[in-house]
Amino acid sequence: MSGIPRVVLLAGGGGGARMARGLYGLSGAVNPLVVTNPGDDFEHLGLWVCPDTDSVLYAVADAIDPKRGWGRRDETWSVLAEIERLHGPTWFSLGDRDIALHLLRHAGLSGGKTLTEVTSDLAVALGIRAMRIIPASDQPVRTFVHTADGVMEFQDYFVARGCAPRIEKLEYRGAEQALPNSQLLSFLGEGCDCVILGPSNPYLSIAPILAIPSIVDALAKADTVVAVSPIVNGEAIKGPLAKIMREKNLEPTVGSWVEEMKTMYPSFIDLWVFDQRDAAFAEQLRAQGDRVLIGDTVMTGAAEKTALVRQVLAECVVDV
Ligand code: FO1
Repeated sequence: MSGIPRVVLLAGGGGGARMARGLYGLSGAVNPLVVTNPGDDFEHLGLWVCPDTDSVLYAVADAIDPKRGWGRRDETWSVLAEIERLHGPTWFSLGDRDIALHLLRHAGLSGGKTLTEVTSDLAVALGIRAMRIIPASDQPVRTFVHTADGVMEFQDYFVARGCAPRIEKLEYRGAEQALPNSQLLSFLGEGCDCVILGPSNPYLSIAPILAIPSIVDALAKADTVVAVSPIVNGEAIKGPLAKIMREKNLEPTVGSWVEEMKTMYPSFIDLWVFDQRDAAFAEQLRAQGDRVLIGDTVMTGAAEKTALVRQVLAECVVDV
């Protein structure tokens, strides 16, 4: 495809947010659309919380707390302290600045705006230019975790219970009725050089997006579909992925991840990206005929984030 590269990034959790920040570092040289995971969204204290969308917004605006990897940098917690004093629920920590964003989202949604419109308003307010950030759907798609302890909302599993319950099944509630975001479909309709699946948990961060009907087929029309490994050297970069894989009787290796992705989405991924610590496996996969790329998938600093995106685009589009 000629002209400025058109790139879609599927972003869930911290890995997706870091990659979105890397993509933002190439502003002007690419036309990016970031699609966020709706599976973690839930209602808390009457506010609609969209953790993965907000991680992308905050990361791209360079406003994310670098230590926690979620929420606002330079946060204060007066409201949470007061909620505690009033015996309200404090298991989920919304900081003061974060609450301001949530109040604006609430006002926008209550006033009849779609989640896409509200997210766009928030992006502009945070100073984000030249990058569209949209939820995968305007209808709710929420991950429910079926465990031996019962069925629970994702944040109940993740935050309240620290991912302790053993997962028996994951349900992406609402996905079957949800429509893919129309902005995604029109972006893809105008041609897309590259779809990147960020280094995110395939079950919790990528699957809720891809569970929306027809979205895989629409994304597959891109010239190249790239998957970045969320596993490095036998460990998940962050979060419960290794534990979940063990619960499925899988070793948390890049090999198991590739097999899982190929089983879940047959013939979908054109290019696999691994960290340099998994170079031996990458070469093995290359020898079997798969396209692979080796880089720094952990992306600790700003330079590393942009470097990985640049490397991916150089492989599947042109040098940017
Ligand atoms: N994660 C936690 O472990 N504890 C929290 O109290 C918490 C609050 C929170 C508030 C806003 C937000 O955007 C994210 C928050 N997260 C918290 C992170 C969130 O649960 C996870 O990052 C994602 O859902 C997993 O990708």
